[in-house]
Amino acid sequence: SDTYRPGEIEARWQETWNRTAIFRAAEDGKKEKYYLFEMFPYPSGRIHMGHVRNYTIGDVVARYKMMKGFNVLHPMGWDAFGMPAENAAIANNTHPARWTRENIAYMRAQLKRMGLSYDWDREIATCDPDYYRWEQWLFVKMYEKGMAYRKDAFVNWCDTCATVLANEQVEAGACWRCGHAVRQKKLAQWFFRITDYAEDLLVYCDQLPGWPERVTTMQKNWIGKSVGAEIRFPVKDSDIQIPVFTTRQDTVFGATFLCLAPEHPLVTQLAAGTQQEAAVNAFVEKMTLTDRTSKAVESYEKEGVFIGAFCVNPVTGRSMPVYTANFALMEYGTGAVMSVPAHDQRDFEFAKKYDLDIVVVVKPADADLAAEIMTEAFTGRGVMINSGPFDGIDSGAALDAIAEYLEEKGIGKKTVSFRLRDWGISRQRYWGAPIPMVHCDACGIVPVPEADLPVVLPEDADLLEGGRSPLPVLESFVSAVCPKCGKKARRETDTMDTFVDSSWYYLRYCSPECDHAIFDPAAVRYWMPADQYIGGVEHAILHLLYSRYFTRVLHDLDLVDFKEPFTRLLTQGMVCKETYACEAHGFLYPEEVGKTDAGDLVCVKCEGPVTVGRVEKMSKSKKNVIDPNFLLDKYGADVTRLFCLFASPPEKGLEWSDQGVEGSYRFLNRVWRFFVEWMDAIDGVAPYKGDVTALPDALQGLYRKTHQTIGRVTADIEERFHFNTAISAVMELVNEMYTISDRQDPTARQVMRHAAETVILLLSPIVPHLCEELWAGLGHTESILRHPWPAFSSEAAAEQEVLVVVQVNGKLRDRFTAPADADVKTLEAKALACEQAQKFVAGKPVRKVIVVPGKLVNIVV
Ligand code: ANZ
Ligand code: ZN
Repeated sequence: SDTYRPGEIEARWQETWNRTAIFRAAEDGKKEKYYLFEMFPYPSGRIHMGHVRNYTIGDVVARYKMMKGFNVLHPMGWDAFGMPAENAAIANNTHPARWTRENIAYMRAQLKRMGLSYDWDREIATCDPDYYRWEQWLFVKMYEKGMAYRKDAFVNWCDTCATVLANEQVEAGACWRCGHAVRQKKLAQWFFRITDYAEDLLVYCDQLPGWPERVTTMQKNWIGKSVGAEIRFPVKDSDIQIPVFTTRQDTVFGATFLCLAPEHPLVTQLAAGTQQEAAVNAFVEKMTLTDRTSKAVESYEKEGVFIGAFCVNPVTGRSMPVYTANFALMEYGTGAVMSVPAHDQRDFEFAKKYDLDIVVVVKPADADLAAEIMTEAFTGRGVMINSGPFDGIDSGAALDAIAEYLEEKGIGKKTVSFRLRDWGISRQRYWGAPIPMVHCDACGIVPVPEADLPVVLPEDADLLEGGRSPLPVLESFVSAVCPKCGKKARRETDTMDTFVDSSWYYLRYCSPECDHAIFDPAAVRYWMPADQYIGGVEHAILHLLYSRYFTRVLHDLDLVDFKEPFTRLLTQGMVCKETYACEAHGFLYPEEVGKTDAGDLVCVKCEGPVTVGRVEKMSKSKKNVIDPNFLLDKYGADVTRLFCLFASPPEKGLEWSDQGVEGSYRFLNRVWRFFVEWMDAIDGVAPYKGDVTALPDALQGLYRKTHQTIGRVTADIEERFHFNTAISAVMELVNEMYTISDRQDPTARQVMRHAAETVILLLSPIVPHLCEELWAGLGHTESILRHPWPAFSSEAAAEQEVLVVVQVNGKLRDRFTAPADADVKTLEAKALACEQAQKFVAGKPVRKVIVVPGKLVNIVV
């Protein structure tokens, strides 16, 4: 038709792709594979602009690789377990399972409307028993190898959500989901021994060249390796020794007191029966109500209580009071700190507050330092003092020397400490994968045998008051038979953290139907490691670290032969928009903002003036959201996709703009109109293939530009995924095409056919529906995806060369060739460098250089 009608075109092509199963992937040893996928969504209800952007980026790469001849695997699934389903179930009086499945159906339809190139036959949802069955199977394998274990642990507990939270789920002392303050509670919990892999996960951070450095740096910091020493401090009048971890063993001669974490078992043990007992117990109790994550702890005012016991500094013999202090973390090192107030700021503040001794053991090289006049700790490097045999040496050198001294004396040893903790995966929630264990009075903990998997989550149960899990009171679920002794036993009622579900889904995509194993090894060998993973930077630490960990577990279980799951990672930026607000209503949705005749923004509800706020990440709370449905309804998928890609490079933020969307729409119309005008003239014409110099001037320019565009677009996509500059290049080409008006000339038709085909081939990964339609319009019977990516010719792309003459004082002396569009500066430099010109200038000062671009340079001396 004469007008571009995305609604009609898009539905038709989606139907065709579906019917011809063009995105179905199969292993094919003869073809090079390319596996890319995007972070699968949580089925929250409907897709948002962040999804649209993420999946569009992935789709362009997938389609590009298909045209480049790769065997592409591009799957999609659902991160379907988790708390929001429970909250929604309570709020809307529905069931988490129903809510989740309805959302999946709705969101799947939305994704299909975007024309994404997924192999939907491989779709997985983590709440399907066929999926979590293998997660349970893996859990049992890990249990058997000691990689999964149960222990009593202090856990972050949210009263509102009635569940344990991982450290990562605690934000500024509050639950990441509901914002309620988190407290400490002791519970038997399941853990994965991720700390066994701390070193390996760290080392490989430097062997991921395809990952953004920002992400590997965050992972390294999260793993947090510290090199230091463990030193043992004997408790006075007892056999007990307290080991501490320090990175500053050079300061051991200055340790004047010791601090234990409030959760340290020795705290109540040593305080028992002393005068301090009551005060200690009160302090410990108080600490259970505060956020004990390291981030929160740093911000507290330092405080603590003397526990009524002393220990001995093993190198000085000094008697040191033992405290319990809020800044000491049970989860780090040994849970005990040797305090050196002269050289550690926390210890300094603590010593000042409780009037404890300060002994300087390192002084600046060029000055003296006395404890009495210090106003803060001296944390720098310097010269050792008050340190017996080490006096006078450099404190940096003393690190090693003292470590060896401690080892010789049998007081301590060199060691490393990691910030990374074992991964607590127990959740006292209903909507998650059941942990496949049975508790038997006689046999203890017994894994569910493989033949009895999956342990199906009963979907006919309802949540209890406050969203508590019904599993512990659901007799039909809890009652089990011990697999070992056959007596009555109880089933484990904790479910797994949803981060477990997302740690291995990319492996399941390789053979989603496999019903006899976690995956088909041949399929995984073919597809994995994934070539490209794309997702939000908010998952830079946890999800990606857990996935790397799981891959190592599978590696050590001999199930895969690689350790890193994702060769390349792209973290896309956020989708942002300015906020609107009015005085009466606070934040306003875009559709609640109108315009007066004078052009001022007003609230449509109260007609009050609207203030425009900062550009921020789109979020419901700020109401600065655009519903993708609005875009899809009004403009269609291609415009939506084009806008997302054109506005900025993927790793940067994408700022919403109405004009940007309009501009994208106008450009596609312009492309469409071009074909309407030229279709008859280029119908049935073969694209030009000959020598560029054989063409007349105007056509030479277009042919050259076409090849230059191929070169630019290919490099932009291949090397750095900069679709925005790729799109601009095509826009320029289209502009140039509009300058040719002779539709009768047979050569013009050939060159134009080539340009026209190139435009739609280059645009097809970005706006696939439009391009399929135009491609078919040109008489092609196969999908454009089956056509190879346009061939680039560097000869055809090279700028035309012209002959430039060089004069000295108006007399012809030399000549050289240069690109036709070379600028004045380049020509001037080239002319001055000519041998003949130099000879006639003969060292005289140059007074003036006159340049006629493309023709002549005159040097006046
Ligand atoms: C004595 C000392 C003297 C320390 C000094 C520092 C400076 P990073 O680098 O982060 O690994 N520490 C050890 N275990 C702790 C725990 N469980 N809770 C709180 N703090 C703990 O930090 C290592 C330092 O943190 C250790 O070195 C220890 O204090 C403290 F001038 O030991 B240091
Ligand atoms: Zn038993």
